[in-house]
Amino acid sequence: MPDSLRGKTILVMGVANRWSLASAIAHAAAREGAALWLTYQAERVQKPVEDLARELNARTAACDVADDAAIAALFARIGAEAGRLDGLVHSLAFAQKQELDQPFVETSRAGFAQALDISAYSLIPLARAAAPLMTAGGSIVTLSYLGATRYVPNYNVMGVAKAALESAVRYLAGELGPRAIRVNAVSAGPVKTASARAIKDFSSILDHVAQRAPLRRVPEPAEIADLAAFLLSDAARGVTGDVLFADSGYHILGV
Ligand code: IMJ
Repeated sequence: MPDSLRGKTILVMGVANRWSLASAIAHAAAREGAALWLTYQAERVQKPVEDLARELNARTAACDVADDAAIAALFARIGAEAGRLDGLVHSLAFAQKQELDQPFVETSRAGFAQALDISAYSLIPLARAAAPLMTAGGSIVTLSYLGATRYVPNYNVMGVAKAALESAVRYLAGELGPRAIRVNAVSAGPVKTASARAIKDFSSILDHVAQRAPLRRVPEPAEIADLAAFLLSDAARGVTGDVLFADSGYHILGV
């Protein structure tokens, strides 16, 4: 599907480094002809984002999604400079390391609030701010994980956050559908990103999935990115409110 995003302006949020799924999605979107905006959360990750932006001829902006004023400033700038938006990729999550290391039953009130705020709530104000710029309709894509609906050891509060995120996808799809704005999630299988490297025994999770998934391998970032690019494109014009898996088929297994 060459040029499937030609003429579209797409905002990708959540590039932290070259291994980020957001980075793979930005590459796929650029290959398909999109004009890109990339955001970074903080100066700590500005350099890798600027490097990627140079490579993909993308614009960059800072945006900490915990800050309502930063979200408003981002969309004001995109409105002023691009005039419109066709796609938004939300590839953001955060929980305190402690909440992923200790038993789930020990989850703190503050840790729960922060994980849900950054990983799930943020989709709502971003969709609210993006929608007025999506004058020709649009596509919003977020990233989820199987731990939203199944017990995955150590995923803990992130599982609860992804469950909230997947539900928010359905509510946003219901409300924004009449404005031709679609909202979907890509549920990615385990990939060695910065978000996963920090997890204990991650290699054994990768081995387990590679041995049992129907495709007998872990997904590649490019496969997850191609599914996101499909959802951003008009080829997916009939798809909204859904969670699509790019996980080598792992989620179909009963045993
Ligand atoms: C994360 C924890 C436990 C098991 C996990 C993961 N598995 C996978 C992940 C099996 C695939 C990665 N994932 C899907 C995530 O959503 C990760 C989110 C995350 C990771 C960190 C690590 C560093 C940190 N905070 C984090 N917040 C969210 O400090």
